[in-house]
Amino acid sequence: MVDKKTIDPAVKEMMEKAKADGIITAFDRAESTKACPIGHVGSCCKNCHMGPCRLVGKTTVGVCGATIDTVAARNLARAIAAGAASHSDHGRGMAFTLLAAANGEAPDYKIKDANKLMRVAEYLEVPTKDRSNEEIAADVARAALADFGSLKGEVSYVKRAPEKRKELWSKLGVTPRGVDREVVETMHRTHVGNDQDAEHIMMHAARTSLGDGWGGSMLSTDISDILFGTPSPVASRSNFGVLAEDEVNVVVHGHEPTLSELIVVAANSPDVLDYAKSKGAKGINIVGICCTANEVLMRQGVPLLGNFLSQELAIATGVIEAMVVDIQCIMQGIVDAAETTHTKIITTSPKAKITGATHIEFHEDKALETAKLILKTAIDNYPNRKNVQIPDYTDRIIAGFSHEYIAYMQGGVYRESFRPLNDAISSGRIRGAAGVVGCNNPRITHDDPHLEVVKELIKNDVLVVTTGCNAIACAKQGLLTPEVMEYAGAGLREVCEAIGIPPVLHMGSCVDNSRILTVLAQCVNEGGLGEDISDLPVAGFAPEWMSEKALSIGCYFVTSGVRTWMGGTSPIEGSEMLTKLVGEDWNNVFGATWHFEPDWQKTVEEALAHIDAKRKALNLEEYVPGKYAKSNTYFPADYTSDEEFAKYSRTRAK
Ligand code: CUV
Ligand code: SF4
Repeated sequence: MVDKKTIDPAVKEMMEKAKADGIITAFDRAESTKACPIGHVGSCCKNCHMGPCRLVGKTTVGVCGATIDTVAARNLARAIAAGAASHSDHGRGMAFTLLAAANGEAPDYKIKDANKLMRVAEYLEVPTKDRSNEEIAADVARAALADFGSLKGEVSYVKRAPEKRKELWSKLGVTPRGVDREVVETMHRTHVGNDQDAEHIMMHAARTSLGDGWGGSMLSTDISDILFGTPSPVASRSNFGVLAEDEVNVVVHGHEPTLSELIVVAANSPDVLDYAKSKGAKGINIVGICCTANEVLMRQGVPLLGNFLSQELAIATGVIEAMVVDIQCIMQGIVDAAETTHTKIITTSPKAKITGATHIEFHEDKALETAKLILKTAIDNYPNRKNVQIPDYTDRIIAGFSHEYIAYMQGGVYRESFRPLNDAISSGRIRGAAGVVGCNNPRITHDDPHLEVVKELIKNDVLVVTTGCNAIACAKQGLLTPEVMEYAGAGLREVCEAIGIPPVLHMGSCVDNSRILTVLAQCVNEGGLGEDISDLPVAGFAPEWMSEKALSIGCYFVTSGVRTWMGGTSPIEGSEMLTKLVGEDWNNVFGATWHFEPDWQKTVEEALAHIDAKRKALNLEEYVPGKYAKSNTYFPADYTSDEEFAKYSRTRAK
């Protein structure tokens, strides 16, 4: 049991209201439902009906003879395959939407970013000369769809990786052929009686995860940008205070931008607004949870209500007319929570229904019509509110840092490059960079390691890029504003001020972790920091992960060359061999290792030592803390003290 459930005051306030109102949340269920200690560490196999076999105590093999190492590796590989499948199937959906838009079968969608379309066409070798955007887009969509189903060769975007990395993958035989093929092969290999060598199983898990990172996810990001625009900096707000007392509140939750983008459009249309007014509301307020929120924040500035663990508590406010969900990370518990209030849970994806929810199925050909129908349902619900309470906490944020924008801000349209960042790293102004990403998990104090890791990194001159629920945690506690500079190390601060960026960059949703891969490849290609991603002084973190998708991301970070730390307990603790394989031996295979470590402080210490070792190997200037301080006495403010942080953060009652 965790001593402290959350560090977010708004979440704490809502937990009390939920309790008073009889709403059960994941925080409660995490106490009443203990994790199975055998499965939790990867030691339970249920891959056939001779089992499940629990490999504990004197039982060292399953009925079939499978060892703990085989069992743990199969479990991890299957989780990675499920994660890769989820991201990639989302990406495939985006490709189908683009195809429908290009063919005129989805009249509410346009090609919003023609520049991006041209760039993607080039990657996918689609001819562009003398062709209309629609013709190009249709071929881009077809080429993307082919990448999901291809059986031979390699997924197209592998070519975006640095030369040396591509050679390594090819030598190891882990270059992904087609996204679907790798997922299917993982399922095949892990069926009873197949691949029973942990190391061999994990090589295929690596291949599968690379199909996600450099395949499904990267395609998803690119196609979303073509359809909805490549993000550039946008200001918005976050936390429960973004809910409006006198407007119809609609929460978009899940992962896809397709419907939510149109809900934003519909909410601004005069007929819908008039209808809202006719029911006594002043307007329509769209806010988001999880990665759908990140998608519409990055491009439309839609405010963030909260991350994964806020979904049931959001309902407890009593002011949400509709929670519109699509796919992934949606707790079935929201339906029960909604029973106690007037909130309507609306499922929209043909892939995801929830018993007891209202299903309004979404199809691209009638997108705006569906969005309006959903909003009308929400508006009709406005007069039914009772027992209302909105925690008065809100913070300002700047988001929208696509890899394109990061290149642009370093030199403008004609001279965009990664030179300034690479130089800043070489000179030791910036010590290194880190991607901090991933979920919440009620078995870990909500948002605490997320924020501590980020604060500690920027204090130590490490530039942070963030996505997913970490980005939302940062947003809610004031870490996504330029003012947070005060807490960054002097060198990092100087560079950020010169380029005009905050030290923590929100790069988007979980599929947008592919943007981080692109940035890493660009840093390598710019020159001066080695020849491979594994040469860079960088690190990956997922301090509060819980989903299979997070394991897929962790795996493709590592197999792309980024040493990565996942928080919480280890899903492979049961196998010493597997823990050593990914945590030590993989350094000689992929040039990076994968760690599961509950102590966030230890992860940051290890990561800083790792960054310094990489700097040394590259013969870069030695990093000296405070070297670039304007006065000798300058040290970043002590972020670790709660009082100091509270002084800065605006997340407090107004
Ligand atoms: Ni896909 S996967 S809880 S919303 S980051 Fe958030 Fe991001 Fe994990 Fe889900
Ligand atoms: Fe047990 Fe082997 Fe069947 Fe797994 S595959 S449940 S270890 S018999």
